[in-house]
Amino acid sequence: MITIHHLNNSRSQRILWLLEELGVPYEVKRYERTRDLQAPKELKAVHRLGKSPVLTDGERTVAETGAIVEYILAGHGDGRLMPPPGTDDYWAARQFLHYAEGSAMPPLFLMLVLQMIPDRAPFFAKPILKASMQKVDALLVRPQLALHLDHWEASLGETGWFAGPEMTAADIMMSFPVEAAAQRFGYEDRPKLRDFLLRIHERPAYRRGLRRGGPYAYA
Ligand SMILES: N[C@@H](CCC(=O)N[C@@H](CS)C(=O)NCC(=O)O)C(=O)O
Repeated sequence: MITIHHLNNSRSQRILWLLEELGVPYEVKRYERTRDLQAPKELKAVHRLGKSPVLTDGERTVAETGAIVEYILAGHGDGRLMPPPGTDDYWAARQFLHYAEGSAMPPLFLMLVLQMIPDRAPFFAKPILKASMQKVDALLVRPQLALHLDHWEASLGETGWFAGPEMTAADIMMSFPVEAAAQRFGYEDRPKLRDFLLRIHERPAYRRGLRRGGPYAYA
C-alpha cells in the first residue's frame, strides 16, 4: 500500500489528487506545519530533507513531487494521464512535469521570501529593508513571474490543458504553481488560467483528494 506523507496547505495535495484520478488505494499520513510554517521534525524521520510530499511504498521512499508522479504513473498509470509516448504532446507533458518545480515555483518562492525579510527584521531596519526588497521584487521577480504567467496562459492554448487535448499529469503538476500565483495576482487578464482553475477544482477526484488531505488554502 502506498503512503503519502502529506503536509497541510502544501504542494503535496497534487499527489492525493493524482491517486484519486487513477483510483489507486493509498494511505495519507498527515503532518501539520509549525508556527513558522515549516514542516514538523517528524517528517525528517521519513526522508532526511523533511519536506512534503514523500511517498513510501514498502521499503521504498520517494521524495520530490515530480519523481513521485512518475513513480505512480509507472506503477499504476496503465497509459492514463499521459499522452501517447513519443508524441509532441508526450514531450510537452514531460517538460511540464519538470518545469513546475524546476522553473515555475522558484520565482513564486522568492517573492514570498522578499516579503518576509522586512517582517522578521528589527523594527529600526524594517523601512529600509522593505524599500530594498520592493525594489528587487519590481526589478527582478515580477518581470520573471509575468514571463512565466504568459507562458502558462499561452500553453493552455486552444485545448485548455497544458499538454494536448486531454487532462494529463502535467496539469496536475502545474496546478500548484497556478493556484499559488492566483492567490498573489488573480487572473483578471488571464482567462485561460482562470478557466483552468475552475475546471480542475470541480473535478470529483480533486475534491476527494481535498477531503483526504485536510486544510488547503489554495482551492
Ligand atoms: N521541490 C520539492 C519541494 C518540497 C517542499 O519544499 N515542500 C514544502 C511543502 S509546500 C515543505 O515541505 N515545506 C516545509 C519545510 O520546508 O519545512 C517537491 O516538489 O517535492
